[in-house]
Amino acid sequence: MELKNVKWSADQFLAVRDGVLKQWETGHNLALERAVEYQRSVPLAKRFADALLGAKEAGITLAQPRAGVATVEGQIELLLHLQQVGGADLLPVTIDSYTRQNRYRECIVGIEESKATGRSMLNGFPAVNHGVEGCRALFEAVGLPLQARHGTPDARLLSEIVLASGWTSNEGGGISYNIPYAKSVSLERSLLDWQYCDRLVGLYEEMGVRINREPFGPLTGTLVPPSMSNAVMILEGLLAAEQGVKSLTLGYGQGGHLLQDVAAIRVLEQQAEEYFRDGGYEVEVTTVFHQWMGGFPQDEAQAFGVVCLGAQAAALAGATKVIVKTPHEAAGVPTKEANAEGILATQQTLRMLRGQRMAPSPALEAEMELIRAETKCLLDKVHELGEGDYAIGAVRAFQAGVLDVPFAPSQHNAGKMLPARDNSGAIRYLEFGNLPFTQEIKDHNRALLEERARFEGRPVSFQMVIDDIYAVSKGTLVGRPEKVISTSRR
Ligand code: 8ZB
Repeated sequence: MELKNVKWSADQFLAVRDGVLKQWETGHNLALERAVEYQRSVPLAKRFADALLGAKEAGITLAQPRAGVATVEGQIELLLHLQQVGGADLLPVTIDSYTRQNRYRECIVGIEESKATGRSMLNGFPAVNHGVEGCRALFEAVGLPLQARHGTPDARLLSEIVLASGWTSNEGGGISYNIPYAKSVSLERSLLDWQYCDRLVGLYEEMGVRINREPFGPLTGTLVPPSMSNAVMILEGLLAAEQGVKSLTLGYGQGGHLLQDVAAIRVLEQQAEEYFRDGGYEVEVTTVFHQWMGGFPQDEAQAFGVVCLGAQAAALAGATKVIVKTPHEAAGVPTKEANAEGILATQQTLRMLRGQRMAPSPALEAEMELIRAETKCLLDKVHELGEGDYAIGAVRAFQAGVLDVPFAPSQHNAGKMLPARDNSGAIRYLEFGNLPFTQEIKDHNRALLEERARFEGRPVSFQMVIDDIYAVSKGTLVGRPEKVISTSRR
């Protein structure tokens, strides 16, 4: 099939579906009608889209962890701990790396060894291997809405299985689950495969079942300028809406600069709603704020500082939900106890800030205006390159470096753009590569970096980028030269 941003007909979808279900034995005999019937029996309290809308209307921020282990029993124990001890509002099932690469055969050994040793030998839950039977058993054992969280360029079979199992949200997208996660998968391929996932949700919608979809906002999680991730979010939102998705949660990864983080989430929600309205799509838009996705401090007390700053930014921005980090982040996959601690620290912060928002100010307005203008430059050019088609435009934009994600492993990403922090810690563009910004926007970014250079007594250079990548793990936000840090301490 040729990629274009047009809703797949039911016949087109069903023609592809047979091959998808044959990819692994748990997909055989998966009847859509029975899957929809099971979804209809899911109680309101376990419906993701309803929980998000409720939070948005109440003006509160929900907390959700990440969590995944190899076995159904282990996953139930883990999620019940996060629900009961951690006080999570929403539950995840983080999928393992083999499943994300469709390597289901290699999951078998991992599952067996995990059963034999009593500890997880996979870094997540292999939902395709467990099939509808295992995934429903998990769903029925917990008391909160369940979402698949992964990083899968081709998530078609995975999506079929988890939606047939009563899970009511699915994370991912054709750009956000390819460029940061894969080296050589083409964008045409991943965009088509995510059109399938979105069209599947569209079919559930046609049969009266609301399924939430969440593009992955943080991308590479490392110094991503807000306008770049917001542009990708709006783009993936538009593509999903075309396939019939009605409940969309757009994401953003904490940059660490409080005012810029608040600005980014606020303008993301506003600007997305404008694009969806102009596109003629009726969708429920909510937002998700990801606590710091970059390198973490090893020290657990310091890690809690990062977690709580993220919770604060999410609350002050008015994000609908926050994805929580843990004190074990620098070490790897957290224990269930450490995971619960991250949620407890987050919930304490959220409750103390309940009812508070960052007040409008000229500085906040200016930051929002800059992000909005940059995002519009990017999306206008995607539209132009695609001759009015956002799917074709997305492919051409990455080819041309018009969309460019920093530090991405994909060979389909130009990697010519470089970000760095300005003197107050906000993320700016240092190298523009082929980004289609106006001269005014380029000059403004440059001036802010020159201000930092003067303060630090060194030129704007790649060394700033490197220093910024490691700064948070070493205890600061801006990566200053050693002599600047020691003088400013005195
Ligand atoms: C792109 C997302 C990376 C984040 C966490 C990592 C990191 C990955 C699991 C997990 C709990 C898992 N993560 N796999 N957290 N359980 N199985 O996702 O630590 O924060």
